[in-house]
Parts: sequence; C-alpha cells; structure tokens
Amino acid sequence: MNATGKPELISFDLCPFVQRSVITLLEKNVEFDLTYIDLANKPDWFLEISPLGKVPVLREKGEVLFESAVINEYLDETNPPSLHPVDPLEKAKNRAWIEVGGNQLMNSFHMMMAETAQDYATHREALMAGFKPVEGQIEGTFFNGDSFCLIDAAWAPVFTRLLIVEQALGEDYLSGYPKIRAWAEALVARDSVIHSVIDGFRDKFLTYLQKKTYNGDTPAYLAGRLAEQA
Ligand SMILES: N[C@@H](CCC(=O)N[C@@H](CS)C(=O)NCC(=O)O)C(=O)O
Repeated sequence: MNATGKPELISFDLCPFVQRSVITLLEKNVEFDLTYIDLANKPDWFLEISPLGKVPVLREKGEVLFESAVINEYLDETNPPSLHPVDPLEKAKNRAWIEVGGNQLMNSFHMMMAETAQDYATHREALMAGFKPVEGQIEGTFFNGDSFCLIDAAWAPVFTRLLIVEQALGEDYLSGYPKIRAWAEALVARDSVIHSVIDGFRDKFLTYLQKKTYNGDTPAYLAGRLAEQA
C-alpha cells in the first residue's frame, strides 16, 4: 500500500510476470497503483525493497511481496470470492499447472531471445514439448471449464506474447494442440487480459525483440526475421 492507501504493483512495462498480477487485480476489481521502473536502470528505492531485484513487487500495508504466483495467491485470498477451484485437490492441481505456466513463460522467453537459428530451434522444440502435457488438462473455454480462474491469469501472458510473434512471423507454436489454441484465443480476447498491458503493447514488444543483438551488433535470430518482414 502507498500514500493513496491502494496496493502498489511495481512493474516493468513488458514483463509477463507483472501481467499475471495485473490480470488478477482487474478480474477482482481491486483499485491499485502501477509504478513502472526501468529494469536496465533499477532505482535505488526498488533495490532496497525488492529481495531479488525482480518485478513484480507488491507493496501492501507497509510490507513487500514478491514472486507473481505468490502475489496472486495473496490477492486471491484477500479479495474474495476466490478464483481458485474450491476442492483442495483441484486447487492443488491448478497450482502445479501454474508452476508449469511459469516454466513455459521462460521457455518462450528463451526462444524469443535466441541468438542463432539453432538456439531458436532448440528452444522452440522445448516450448512445444512443454505444451504436450497441458493439452489434455483443459476442460473448456478456460482451463477449468467456463470460469476464468487464477490459473488462466497465470498463463495468459504466455499467449499474449506467443500469438503476437506467431502473427508477425507466420509461425505456429501450438500445432497439434487445438485445445490450447482455443484457450489461448479465449484468454487474449478477455477484457482483463487486453487491459493488463500498456497501450501499443504489440508494437513495443516487437520493437524490443527487433533490437535484440549479440556479440556487439549481430541481430538475434528473431530480430533478423522480424526485420525481413518489415
Ligand atoms: N519468478 C518470478 C520472475 C520475475 C522476473 O523474472 N521478472 C523479470 C522481468 S519480466 C525481472 O524483474 N528481471 C530483472 C532481473 O532479473 O534483473 C515471478 O514470477 O515473479
């Protein structure tokens, strides 16, 4: 909580982990403040409060919370009704698949940041293999069926980015996974997901990928492909 009495989420404008918490706050109609920092130039006040120097950080009641999945659990408990399934076993299973969603966020990030075509192919394969166990878990429009749950908030940022890159490059990262494809499309069309990113997110995200270089000024693999499309 800050001077306004609202919870404050410390953010970087392209961060998928922050997006998870923004979606949760929007779904729960909680008023909050969003403070953006530059991760390339972290302010001292942020380094003082953030144990790992990472966003998101939630400032609430003079305390600091970190780790997006934990922040979301806290927001869920303190702003009922819960977005988790009621049954403890189902809830525990959802938490396990939320963890898988975090791994897939990292797999997609590594693929998008790959320096060479070979790195890209390796990470692309890991990402697509990572979807395999998920396909059979999806119960309906959303992960658990008709209701949007915390697990949907956790996974939506994966698809926000993946669908942008697919569309820009004509790729298909969900080939063979029709349930995940339908889930992804339902998530990116959801109001809370649409409003969880900055205006102009698509262009800013693609520009960020286009600027990725290595060994001085060699464009990274996707940067090169995006430049070809331009
Ligand atoms: N497991 C963390 C991951 C957070 C994370 O990696 N955030 C990135 C931005 S998307 C960050 O702050 N990176 C800054 C750094 O590593 O220096 C979570 O779920 O909150």
